[in-house]
Amino acid sequence: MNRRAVLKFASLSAVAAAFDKVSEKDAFACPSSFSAQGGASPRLFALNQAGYLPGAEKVATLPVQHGGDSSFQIVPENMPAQVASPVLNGTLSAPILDAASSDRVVRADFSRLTTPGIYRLVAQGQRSDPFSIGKDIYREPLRLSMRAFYGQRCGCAVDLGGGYSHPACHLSGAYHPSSGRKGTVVNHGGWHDAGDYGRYIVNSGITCGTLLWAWELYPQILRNLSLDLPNSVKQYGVKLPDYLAEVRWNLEWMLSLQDDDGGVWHKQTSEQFCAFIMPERDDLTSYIIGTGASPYKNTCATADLAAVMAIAARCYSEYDASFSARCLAASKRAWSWAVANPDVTFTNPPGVGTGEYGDEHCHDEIFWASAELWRTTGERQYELAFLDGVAAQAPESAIKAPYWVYVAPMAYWTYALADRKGSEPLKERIRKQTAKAAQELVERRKLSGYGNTMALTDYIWGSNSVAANQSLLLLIADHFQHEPAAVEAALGNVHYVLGRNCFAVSWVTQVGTNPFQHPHHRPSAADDITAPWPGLMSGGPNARPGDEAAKTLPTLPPMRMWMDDQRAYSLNEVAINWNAPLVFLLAGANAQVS
Ligand code: G3I
Ligand code: 9MR
Ligand code: ZN
Repeated sequence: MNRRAVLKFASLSAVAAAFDKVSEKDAFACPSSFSAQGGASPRLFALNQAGYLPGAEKVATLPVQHGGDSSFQIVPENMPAQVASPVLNGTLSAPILDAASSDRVVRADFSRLTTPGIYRLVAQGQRSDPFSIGKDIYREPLRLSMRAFYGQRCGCAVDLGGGYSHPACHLSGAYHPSSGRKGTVVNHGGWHDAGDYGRYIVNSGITCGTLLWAWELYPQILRNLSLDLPNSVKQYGVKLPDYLAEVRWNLEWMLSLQDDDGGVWHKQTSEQFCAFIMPERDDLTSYIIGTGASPYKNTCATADLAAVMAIAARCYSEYDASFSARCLAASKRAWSWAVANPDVTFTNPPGVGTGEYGDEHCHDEIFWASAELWRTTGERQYELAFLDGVAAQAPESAIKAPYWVYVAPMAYWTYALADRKGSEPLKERIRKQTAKAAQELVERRKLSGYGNTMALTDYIWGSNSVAANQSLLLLIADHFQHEPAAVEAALGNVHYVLGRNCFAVSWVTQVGTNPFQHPHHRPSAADDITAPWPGLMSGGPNARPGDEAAKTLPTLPPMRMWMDDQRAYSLNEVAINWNAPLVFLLAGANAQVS
């Protein structure tokens, strides 16, 4: 059966199967479940390897076993296997077909176990790896995934401990001819974007916006998050909470890409990607790169900076009034440039082959900036601009999971979240549409054998961030109107990323009992430590991979289109805009029990 037929059959039978039992004869013969690519040992149980909050849903996914025993037990880890008496006895669900992986699976639901401890799942003659139940199980994943940004720092020495370190890198730069300027540049800082050492304004926009939103929504979790960073008084002249100190490292670099006229250049990278070397050994010139023609800056980058700096002005005002004012001034200058130059798009100029982050439409970035500036300043001009944007694209068609190309949802949500008197009917429309979009994800999740909220078409480049951004939507919906099913669905994507998937792999480095090992990440490959740098989330399965390594995969169902191979940048890279919604989601997960 060819792939298209597999997917069609799978999706049809998944709908049928999800609602009622798949009888053996109807069941679709599918590849062996849980056979991991890339050398990970085949694992039987797909469950959240970091564990579960005491009061949350707890469901593991197992392969169907012909004629197998349908019972399962949960046994405590602190007792020898031969005497461990189960703390819970359960029955595996009827088989269902998971459309995204074509796996026929059963579920072991042990949600009623709420006692903190360390346990194993026993079923089908096998035992799972140990997992925890407890209030603090997401604290270390949150710390590692946020501290990963410190590991991505450019322009300073980095030392995560454990040998994960490098001397300062990319300390000088130059204007590329495409920038419309000449000469050297004295700027440094920012985060390496991903597995490469490029720095990109557009990707910094959604990344910093998401991280600062997490700060605004979950202060009780993030204000005291300790990241063991260099002293912020020395770095910035003021004492900042670690979380804000880390984000400021990238904000400061973003500000250095703003021209005197308020416009913002697109990126700072070498002309081509460097080899797989440590960053301090990359001696390719780090160029500030523009469009190659007047006005050389572009609308999306400029509007993204306007939005982010308006948020930053809010977040830092309590700690550093002058930086907050600097951010607001930069935001307003960028806004003015963007509305005066609304259609300047970016594509790589000749001779430049690094990441493009090209986007043909910048109206959503301008829309986002208008809303953030209104939320920060209350000035009517920005609200009028926002309302113009609403007229162009109503919330009913715009509200879905955001990502670097599509930020309109951020505009709507910030307008509704603003502690300002705006249009109450519009705010209500936004809340209602968000609740509707959340409910669609909750319903879709019921069809997933692995409990994620993704559609078959969501398995794209960076698909794990699609799951994380769908969870961001679900948590925003819950913030508007508490909805336990939305929270469970949001956490369901954590379970998926941290082990409840067809590979039974944790897609965050050094988190879980079976974390992936070979990210497309230059420091992880080039250093002399086997284990990859910690806290980084893999882009995850990609139904249409774009690199030579991934193209060696046979055509498989979308969730199966992944391999733990450092060459496979279209499905196993790591990126700051993928870690950001993960941090948001883990902050939200910790907030459930704070
Ligand atoms: O949105 C469409 C979807 O509608 C369509 O069904 C699907 C079909 O595959 O494609 C989707 O667009 C994809 C887009 O990612 C989705 O985010 C494009 O095909 C795909 O080419 C695009 O890939 C981008 C990739 O660069 C190549 O340009 C990734 O988003 C982006 O995260 C990635 O970013 C790179 C930087 O350029 C360099 N640094 C590393 C970073 C991560 O790999
Ligand atoms: O390492 C690069 C990664 O960050 C990008 O996402 C990817 C797509 O733009 O390109 C990677 O660089 C590869 C280049 O595209 C082709 N030659 C091999 C490079 C390293 O894998
Ligand atoms: Zn660097």
